[in-house]
Amino acid sequence: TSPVSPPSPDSGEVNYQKVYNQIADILEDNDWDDGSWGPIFVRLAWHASGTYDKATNTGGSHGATMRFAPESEHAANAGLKAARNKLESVKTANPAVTYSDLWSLAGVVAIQEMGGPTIPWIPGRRDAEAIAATPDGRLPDASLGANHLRDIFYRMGFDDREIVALSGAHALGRCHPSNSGFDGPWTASPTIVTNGYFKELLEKKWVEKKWKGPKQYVDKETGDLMMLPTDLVLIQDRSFRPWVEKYAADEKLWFNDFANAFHKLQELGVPRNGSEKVYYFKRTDEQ
Ligand code: CCH
Repeated sequence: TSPVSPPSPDSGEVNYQKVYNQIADILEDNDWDDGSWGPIFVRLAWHASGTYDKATNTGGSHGATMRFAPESEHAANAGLKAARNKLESVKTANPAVTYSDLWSLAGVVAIQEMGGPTIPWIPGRRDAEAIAATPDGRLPDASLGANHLRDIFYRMGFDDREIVALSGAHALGRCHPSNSGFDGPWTASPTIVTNGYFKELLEKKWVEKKWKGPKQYVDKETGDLMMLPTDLVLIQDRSFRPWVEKYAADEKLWFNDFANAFHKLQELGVPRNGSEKVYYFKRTDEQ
């Protein structure tokens, strides 16, 4: 039997727009990175769900097993404890909301509040015990190539177009030497959701950074922006590159594809019967 229990029915007792607003309230923070917890909340939601394996139907956003070692200690998850701790106040205010729903919702809130598209969202994830955690190595390794990216994302059930669409999240946030060993932001506006990642990939000249750290790239002109080896793969690979070009030219197309792919990512591994209510949250500046 599965160590993960079936989803809790959406009893309608939780006002998720209210929980959305509570998360939106804690995003801004001048003492954190570029002034927002948004990027790391997106990374938390992605790492909680990106462990999914279609073949065995294991992993995924159902479970929130990153609360426990060894998953909390997996190298890919370095630094995410801060995001989990930051969300504790919202969990305390809403004990009926599971950690797995809370982390997933936090990713959606972050994307929408930072100016991104509306992401359809469905509650009902149940938290699981540590035993349900998947083995290390299910999340991508930034130092590898196109084959690795395909191995990882095809395993979850994504195609090349969706891989490129999801990667556009790197418009947000930055790499921290203390977490991943890599250093720097991908774009000059790391707290705003734009198609800037795709534009930077195509428009800048990317050169290997000269340093003792892991192999990464910096823009030749200023050295202020960065790309991981897996980022550059998207303009080197014949099947990925056309999508980078399309998304760089058409932000609306990317918003649409990104919203669909991020929703799909958040649904991985969550048992559904098709009758669940889908939520479309209002951004706080629209309320
Ligand atoms: Fe990512 N990402 N990511 N990433 N990521 C990192 C940071 C962020 C890879 C590696 C890294 C996605 C895909 C990939 C975000 C969202 C997504 C870091 C730096 C590495 C390394 C971590 C640090 O040092 O703090 C690799 C490899 C892949 C391969 O595809 C996808 C997909 C998403 C979301 C949809 C976000 C956001 C960040 C910034 C976090 C922050 O704290 O600023």
